[in-house]
Amino acid sequence: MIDVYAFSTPNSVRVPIALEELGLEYNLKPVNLRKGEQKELAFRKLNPNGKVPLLVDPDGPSGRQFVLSESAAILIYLAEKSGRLLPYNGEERMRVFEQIFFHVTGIGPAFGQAGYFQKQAPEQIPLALERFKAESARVMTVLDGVLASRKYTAGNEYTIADIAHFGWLWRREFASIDLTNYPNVKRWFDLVAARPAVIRAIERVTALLPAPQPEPAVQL
Ligand SMILES: N[C@@H](CCC(=O)N[C@@H](CS)C(=O)NCC(=O)O)C(=O)O
Repeated sequence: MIDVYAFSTPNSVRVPIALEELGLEYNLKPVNLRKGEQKELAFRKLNPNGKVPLLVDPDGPSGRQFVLSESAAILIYLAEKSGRLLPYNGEERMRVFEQIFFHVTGIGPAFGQAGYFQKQAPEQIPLALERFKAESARVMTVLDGVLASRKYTAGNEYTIADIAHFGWLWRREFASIDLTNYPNVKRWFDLVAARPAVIRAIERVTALLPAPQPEPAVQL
């Protein structure tokens, strides 16, 4: 069975969504980023980049185990393995790649940096904060324009481009993005979020978060 090393993160959730959509069984293997498990030697032997998600397919293209990192590469791999969620050729196929590359070079980095400088940086750096907030707003305006004339991000069909975009849109609060400013993205997001496969995948990755510790009992 396919193993997916993941945590409850924007890049991780894409892989379970694709597997749920394709009806492929998988083990979800937690890598607790809060404890730094992604940097442990055992994990870095599988992914020297020390990041999730990571997919281990016992039945890879050469008939032996295949280990693959990079969530966008994993989406393309799964789509090609199953022959679904990615048009076989022509303009529609290129539109899917256009949207995936737009996400991984534009939206993902902008959201990640905007969130970091707002919520995690040890000091406030106004120039960095303004730059990445403005870039996040700009790429969202571009995506909203794309979705003004398309049902899904790459055309009329649901594809891996939608799954690629969905992860960070699901975790958009990190970058303080409010969808009321982007009505076409909101319409698309609600459509994708209602898919049973997406709901199942979110339930499974959210369950990877450690349960909150109970309050210590008060001794009277
Ligand atoms: N380009 C990579 C990015 C992976 C990535 O940044 N993963 C984050 C979680 S969403 C991570 O593992 N962060 C922990 C770290 O950087 O140490 C992908 O799309 O798979």
